[in-house]
Amino acid sequence: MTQAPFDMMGLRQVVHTTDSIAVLTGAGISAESGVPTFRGTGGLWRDYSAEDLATPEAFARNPRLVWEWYDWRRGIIRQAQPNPGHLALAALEQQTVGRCANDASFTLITQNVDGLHERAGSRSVLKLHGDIWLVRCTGCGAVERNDEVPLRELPPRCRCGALLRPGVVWFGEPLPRTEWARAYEASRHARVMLVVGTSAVVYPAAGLAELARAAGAKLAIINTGETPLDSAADWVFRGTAGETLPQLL
Ligand code: BJW
Ligand code: ZN
Repeated sequence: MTQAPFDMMGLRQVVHTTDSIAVLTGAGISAESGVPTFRGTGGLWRDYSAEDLATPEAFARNPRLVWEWYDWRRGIIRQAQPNPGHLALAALEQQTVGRCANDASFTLITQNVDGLHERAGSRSVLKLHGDIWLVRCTGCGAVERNDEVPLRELPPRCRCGALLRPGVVWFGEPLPRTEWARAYEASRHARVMLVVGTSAVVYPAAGLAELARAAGAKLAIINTGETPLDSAADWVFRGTAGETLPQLL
């Protein structure tokens, strides 16, 4: 720990003077918008965990069950609004890109599929785990947007007759190549990384914080609970994203 762990003034100083910020977000940033997280209290849907449902094997076994979970989540996300945490990150992007006159000065990397960062006004968002509003055909591979809530047909099918699947990344699947490459580079070059609302147990996303740290970035954790990254961090703020992030501005 090179800084006082709760020194918001110190973090603010760094964030407002550096030319390179990376932010890694997880489900916790959307919790105050009413979107359930995956782990911890309230992280279960009908006794199933993400590890039970977010896999190609679960989909092969029971596509209807997996789609019921996504249909339920799409209903919640459709009603949700971005919260002050999302809005603060959008404002920080504007400020940083304005000050540095350089698009690469601020990179928002998210594991979330809910689209709330974009709806809050964030311009460039690297979505490592896909997008819950995209569907992909398991037959012909066609990808399209589907905004239907609730879905008319469970599980939904493509015009070609094959099953559609959510356009997200499940366990055991590779992350989208371009997003991953850009997230990797941004993490390697960042001078400071904010890690917000993620349990930091799912790889390779969590590894980006370790990469940034190893490459010399300062690390700030914003989370209501403990994470495995806390001991390596320069700052740890034990609070909600919606209350803590606006204090950075
Ligand atoms: C707040 C808050 C508030 C609450 N304010 N904070 C053993 C070791 C290492 C790795 C592996 C391993 N065995 C298997 C693996 C690999 C596996 C993995 O990491 N597994 C671990 C779980 C063990 N990873 C993968 O399989 C990945 N792919 C891969 O590795 O591919 C390799 C490959 C290469 C080449 C070819 C083929 C393969 C893919 C991972 C995909 C994860 N997918 C999901 C579902 C996405 C779609 C969907 O949304 O349905 O992604 S699972 C789920 O977890 C989702 C999330 O993005 C992800 C991370 O969760 P997140 O966001 O951190 O949420 P939570 O709930 O865990 O945490 C919330 C946090 O917020 C908590 O800390 C709270 O305290 C906090 N909080 N309220 C601030 N208001
Ligand atoms: Zn098709």
